[in-house]
Amino acid sequence: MISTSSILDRPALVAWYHRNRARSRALFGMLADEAYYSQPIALRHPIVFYEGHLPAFSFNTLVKKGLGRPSIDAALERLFARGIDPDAERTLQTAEVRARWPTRDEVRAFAAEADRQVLDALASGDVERPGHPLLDRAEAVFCILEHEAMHQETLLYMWHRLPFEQKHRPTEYAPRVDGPVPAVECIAIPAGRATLGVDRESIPFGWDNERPAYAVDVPAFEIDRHDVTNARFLEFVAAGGYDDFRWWRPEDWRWIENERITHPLFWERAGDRWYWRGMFEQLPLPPSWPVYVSHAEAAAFARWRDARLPTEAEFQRAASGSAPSVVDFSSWDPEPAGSHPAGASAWGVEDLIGNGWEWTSTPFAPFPGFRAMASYPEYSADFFDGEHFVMKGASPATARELLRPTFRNWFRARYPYVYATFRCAR
Ligand code: AVJ
Ligand code: FE
Repeated sequence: MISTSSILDRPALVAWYHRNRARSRALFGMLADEAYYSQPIALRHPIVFYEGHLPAFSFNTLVKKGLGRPSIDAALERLFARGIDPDAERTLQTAEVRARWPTRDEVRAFAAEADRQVLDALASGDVERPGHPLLDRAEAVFCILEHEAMHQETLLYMWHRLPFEQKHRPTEYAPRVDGPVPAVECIAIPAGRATLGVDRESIPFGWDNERPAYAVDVPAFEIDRHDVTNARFLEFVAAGGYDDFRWWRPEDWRWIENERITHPLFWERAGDRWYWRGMFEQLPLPPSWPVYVSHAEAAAFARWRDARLPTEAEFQRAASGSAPSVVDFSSWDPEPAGSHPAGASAWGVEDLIGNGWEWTSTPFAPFPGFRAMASYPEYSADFFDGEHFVMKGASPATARELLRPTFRNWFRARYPYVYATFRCAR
């Protein structure tokens, strides 16, 4: 039989898997040993989980579920299967956590065997089978590769919260803090169509929430050329924005009050000065950097400015013709807003793909005709709950393989840890 339509470039996929594993190894290798069982974000598992989760997910999805092969270690495969977005804080203490999780050597031995079997499948397994629920168009292959790439961003924003002395700083790295604060400028986008989704057959892989093709008419609107910078957000903080319920949704205001939140999580105060918590050091607040905030804070700022967040469709329309700016691990921190004008969209809107995910006002929901993917049915469907909002674009920690226009990200409104910024629309 002649197979004319194979999309499987095995050497490229093997190379991608190796690239992923090497980067994950480098990220885990950055940390001091004492960080291994710690939990830099209370809502997420301790670090040990992720070193097991990446190979376990790849093995479970491609080798076990896809190819029907037997377990390596059923208990570890279950332990490391899933760990995203729990809605209540885990309160286990470090000693208990340590007792529940395997040793690092056990994790690594399991990972080595999982890697061996996954690589074997990528190199020569029967991983592309038309009509097979998981292997049609080699879905499970792309699923595991993109999954690991996405979690590298999870790792970075977790590492971001660790004490500086638990991270090895690359010797040549210095955050880029030059650059003037760009003036606020609003760009008018005329009414027109935006394409949000994509059909299964038109690209090698897309997650279930990107499908099927879906186009919408977008009325005329205006959008900021630049992300809201720290300098601009400081005006909101200084004007008492965190003390005034009028700017906040009731559920967000309860969070602000209960947690006594007075500024973005990435900001720190010492004496009468503001600082930015960078990956490796505390910096005097760089005024030209895009502010990183939760959806709740972004929406409050927009309301204070008599504006709003753009919808997902507006983002998509504004972004057409954009080139990536600060992405693919090119920096450990943001860069000044407006320092990559060459990436501007056809309308002149800058930094839409890079330098920080962009919050939208659109609750994460399926496109008409959505079907959960067989290789990972819970991936999106578990989060269609009205509590999660769509983020578009990319951050400095988003792998280049994820930079397609239809890619959608999402988080809860009050999740302040991610590299997410915003701009205003009207
Ligand atoms: C799509 C980034 C929201 O990190 O919670 C990883 C990605 N899902 N493993 C997350 C994901 C399962 C997910 N986000
Ligand atoms: Fe995962």
